[in-house]
Amino acid sequence: MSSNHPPEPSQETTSLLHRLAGPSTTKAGLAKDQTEINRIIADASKGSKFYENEKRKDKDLTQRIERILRQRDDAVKGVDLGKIEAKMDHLLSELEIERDLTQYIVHVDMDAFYANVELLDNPDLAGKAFGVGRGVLSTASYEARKYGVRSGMPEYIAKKLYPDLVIVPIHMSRYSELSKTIMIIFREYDPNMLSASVDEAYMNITQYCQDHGLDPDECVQTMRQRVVDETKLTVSAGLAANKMLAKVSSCCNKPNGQYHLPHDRDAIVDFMRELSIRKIPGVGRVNERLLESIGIKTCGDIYTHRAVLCLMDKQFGLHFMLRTHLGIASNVVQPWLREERKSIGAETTFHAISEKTKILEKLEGVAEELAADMESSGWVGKTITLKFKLDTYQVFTRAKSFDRWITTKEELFATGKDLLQPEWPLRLRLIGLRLTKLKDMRKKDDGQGIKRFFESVGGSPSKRHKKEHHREEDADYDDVMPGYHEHQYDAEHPDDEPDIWEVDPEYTEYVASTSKAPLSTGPRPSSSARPSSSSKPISAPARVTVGDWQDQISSASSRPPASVTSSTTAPAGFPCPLCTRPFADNDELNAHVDWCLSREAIRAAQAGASDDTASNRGKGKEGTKGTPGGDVRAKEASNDGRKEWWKAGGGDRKCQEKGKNRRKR
Ligand code: TTP
Ligand code: MG
Repeated sequence: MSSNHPPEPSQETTSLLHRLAGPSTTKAGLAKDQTEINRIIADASKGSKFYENEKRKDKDLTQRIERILRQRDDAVKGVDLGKIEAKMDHLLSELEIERDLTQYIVHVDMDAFYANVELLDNPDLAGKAFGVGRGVLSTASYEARKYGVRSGMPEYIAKKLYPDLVIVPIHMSRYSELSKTIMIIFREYDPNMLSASVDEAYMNITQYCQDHGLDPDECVQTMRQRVVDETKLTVSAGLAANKMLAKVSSCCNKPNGQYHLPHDRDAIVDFMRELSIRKIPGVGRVNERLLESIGIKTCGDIYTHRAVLCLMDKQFGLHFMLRTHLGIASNVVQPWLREERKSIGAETTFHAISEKTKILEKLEGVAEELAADMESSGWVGKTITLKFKLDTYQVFTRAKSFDRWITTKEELFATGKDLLQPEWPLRLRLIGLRLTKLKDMRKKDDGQGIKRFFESVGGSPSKRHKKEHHREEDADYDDVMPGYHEHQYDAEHPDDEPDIWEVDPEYTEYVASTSKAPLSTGPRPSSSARPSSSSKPISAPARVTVGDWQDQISSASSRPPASVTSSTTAPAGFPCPLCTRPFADNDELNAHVDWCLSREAIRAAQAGASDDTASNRGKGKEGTKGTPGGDVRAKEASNDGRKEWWKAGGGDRKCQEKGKNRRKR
């Protein structure tokens, strides 16, 4: 795309094709030239509501790009760009101070994970092009990828690409079992290992190498071999100075390979120069297009356009971009922390309905599910957001903030109903509720945590929640996100949806009516992207989801729908790291893990509450660490570790503080 002119209509078509190609276009093993594949995909989706919605979003994005280019043209008018470039050069040299080349960070990612597990259990699949899933593919063998078949792709499109494609059903318990095995291996190399998804993890192996007198490359080699020995599955790895580089590197020699990006400043900058911006965790289809519009296709281009980025910091996030150009990011590997949670929600997907009573029934179910989860996991909040998706795939949100803590199903339902009131008539295929401005009721150190709560109540928590919560003061909930990453819901930019590949509704209806089993849903949120929401099997019960819906929401009004996004389709096969129960997707897993965790916390709290001295309280807290619940933080990370870790290179001071003792400058 030209950096100087608004996009032409023909480019709009190209961008639509690109958009329709789905989120997994950067997967390893795909053919280099995707043009023909994209054409087949577009033809196959044509005429569906999904296609129309993608077309509309593409058009919206094109208009947004036009606005951005106008802003850029205004911003550069009469400005001495050379001066700004010099300022940027100075800033870049300052950022260099952040570069830490002392740590050896590894990102490991199993090769075609579900597919290779299937192959293990059915050797007849060897050498065949096959996909795993039902309705939507969870993944595809490398043989199938050559034809463009990949994760998140509806089966009917995959078959258009390769009619002889073999489709294998998913076996989640097997993936869970093997995921557990590999994570145990990885944890040996770094007890603080960050399990980023069912098949990938980050480790800092610096200490391990020192303790065992190992060269890092050798260490990674041995680790990968151990995975093969214990599971007969292969894993690829990236070894680099920080998490972003390690993640990018792990794809370099996929499958069954490893790549060490040298711990050398010049080598890193050279590597980044040619690297497509799309490879950067957090840059999906939307950001890719936005960046391309100002001439940034590679990380090297960031330097060329540094002056424009400076002038358009708000739109593009200058520091993030400059760090990316330099290959600087966080090297802190640690499990996800509970306090990082921003929201808790529930939503349900169903065949499109328009009867008000039926829609309200769905809403009530969602409110019930969410309230139950809030109680079991110990969260209350002050802002309720209603989300609904029309049968045209457009998604809207409406929100209302309160000056009290929301705790009950009744409050959730009533607010949802109020927010829906001005919107009738509606024909919906999804409804959801989300609570933000959270307060962690399990936080023990402020005297208001769940333990204290139980102590003071001594009875059923549900009866007293509201009263307790009302005593709380406002906390500081500043959001440190750069406001740039498209996985984060952004009401101002409705098309910045997480990368997803929605299924043609006609197709989902077909599958639902011909199959008893739930649809295998689509793309797993990438390890780098925080999962937001997740579509569920048709008519599935509401599920509690955890994500990062935008907090900055005011009460519902008659203003036109501002917030349009799409729901993600969900993967299959995420094991609970506590009880190993498999879940169909991350959101379900998140909800369950919380429940699992809170079981422990509640047990501990109740046990502690029966002891009446302050010292006993202290003991209880310590004791929790040793219990299964005590290991909870590390375990909890296994599903939420995919939080926006890359931002730690910039704004996540908390993480950096915590990791400081591991760095040797
Ligand atoms: P990935 O690691 O992204 O993919 P992969 O392991 O199949 O292939 P490779 O890493 O070699 O490129 O995802 C791990 C598993 O997660 C995958 O096997 C199936 C599941 N998954 C989904 O269910 N939906 C998705 O959209 C993606 C990307 C993965
Ligand atoms: Mg993988």
